[in-house]
Amino acid sequence: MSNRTFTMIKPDAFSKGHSGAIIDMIIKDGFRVVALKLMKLSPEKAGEFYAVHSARPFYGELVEFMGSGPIIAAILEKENAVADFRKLIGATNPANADEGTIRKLYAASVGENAIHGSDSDENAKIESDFFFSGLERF
Ligand code: 3AN
Repeated sequence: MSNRTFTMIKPDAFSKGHSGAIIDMIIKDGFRVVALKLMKLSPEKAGEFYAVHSARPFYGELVEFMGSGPIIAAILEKENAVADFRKLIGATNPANADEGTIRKLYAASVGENAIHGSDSDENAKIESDFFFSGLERF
């Protein structure tokens, strides 16, 4: 799985109409789309996805935000996918993100930061399996 990562375009970027531009950046950076779907997360599903952050003070806010509107979930393939994708999206807080990164361009704050990218190969697999069956991958 080291050549695959998982991403979500979050409700803020989707509602502002940035999904097309973001997907374009991802493809131009050399990622192949293996799976992709538009969906809305139920509060239960959003809570489960971010369960690792359940003790953090922003957990309630994060779960509410992630269920507040449609998201686009996708599995992406490229050599060194996890690290390269983290580089493309930029730092969690857009104020600290490098110029030209997705979060620098499209994120408003650390909470509403436009896009998710897996932080390890192990989590890329867990997160991909959380959203996609084998038959939904190409
Ligand atoms: P990343 O998404 O860059 O891996 P994490 O794993 O530290 O960052 O945080 C997961 C998500 O939790 C972030 N994408 C962001 O939406 C949210 N988050 C992180 N820190 C804060 C914070 N201080 N306040 C509100 N939301 C936060």
